[in-house]
Amino acid sequence: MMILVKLGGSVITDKNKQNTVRRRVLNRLSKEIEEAEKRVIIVHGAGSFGHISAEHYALNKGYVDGEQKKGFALTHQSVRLLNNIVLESLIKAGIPAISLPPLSFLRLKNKKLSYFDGSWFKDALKLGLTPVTFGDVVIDRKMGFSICSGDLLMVALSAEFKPERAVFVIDEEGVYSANPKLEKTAKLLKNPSLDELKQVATSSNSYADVTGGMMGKVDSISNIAAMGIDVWVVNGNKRDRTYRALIGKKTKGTIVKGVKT
Ligand code: IP8
Repeated sequence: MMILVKLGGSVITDKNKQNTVRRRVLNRLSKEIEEAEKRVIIVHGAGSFGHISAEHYALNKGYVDGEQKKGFALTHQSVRLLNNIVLESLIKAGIPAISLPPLSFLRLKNKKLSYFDGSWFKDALKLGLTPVTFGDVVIDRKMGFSICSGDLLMVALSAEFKPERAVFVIDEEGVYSANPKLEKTAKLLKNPSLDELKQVATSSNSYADVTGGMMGKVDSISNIAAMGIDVWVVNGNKRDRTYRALIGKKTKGTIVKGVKT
């Protein structure tokens, strides 16, 4: 069995400063993953590598004009730059990490998954290597290209590999009833049911405003839990929570029990 872990872009990078890594946090998380001694597939977000140029060139609209070709290439280069730094940190911590860029193994159609080849992940895991993939720009069969988020990768990998657990490492204490940065009454949801999660995704408009797209994340978490897989959401800025989530020991955060629907 294997555990899927997503390192959020706002944890490992400074979202406000282009191409800035939060190295201390990243290196600590790499060590926590190594110390857990679990078989893992690692996904990471793009943070300030990628999001800024993807927005600048409106890549989410798909191919509309030639200028975007430069934006596509630049964004891909930028997320690979971050990916290389993540690999370096993981390898230093003792994890045999290898890169699998989504641009080379999946396609979307109107932003939805249309082709996914998990065989590279399977082969790498068999060899005892640790696959690392990331939010990327990809080919879209309808739109020319579009953006594949790390959260979408978590759903695709969950469906393919049925991991023991999916762990989302974010920059908040867990999933809240509303955006805690904007609403004082927001409550941390410790053990929400799928129905409660759905309410968060549909009722709380303020959550949609934050860059980082908590709404999309809640949607991905619900999809994974609906496959019967437990999902843990923990704060990566707090020491040991990622380690504890990986080994399945109680820690502060949100735990969504997987339910077969
Ligand atoms: O940070 C976005 O991935 P995310 C990828 O996981 C790009 O949402 C290219 C902006």
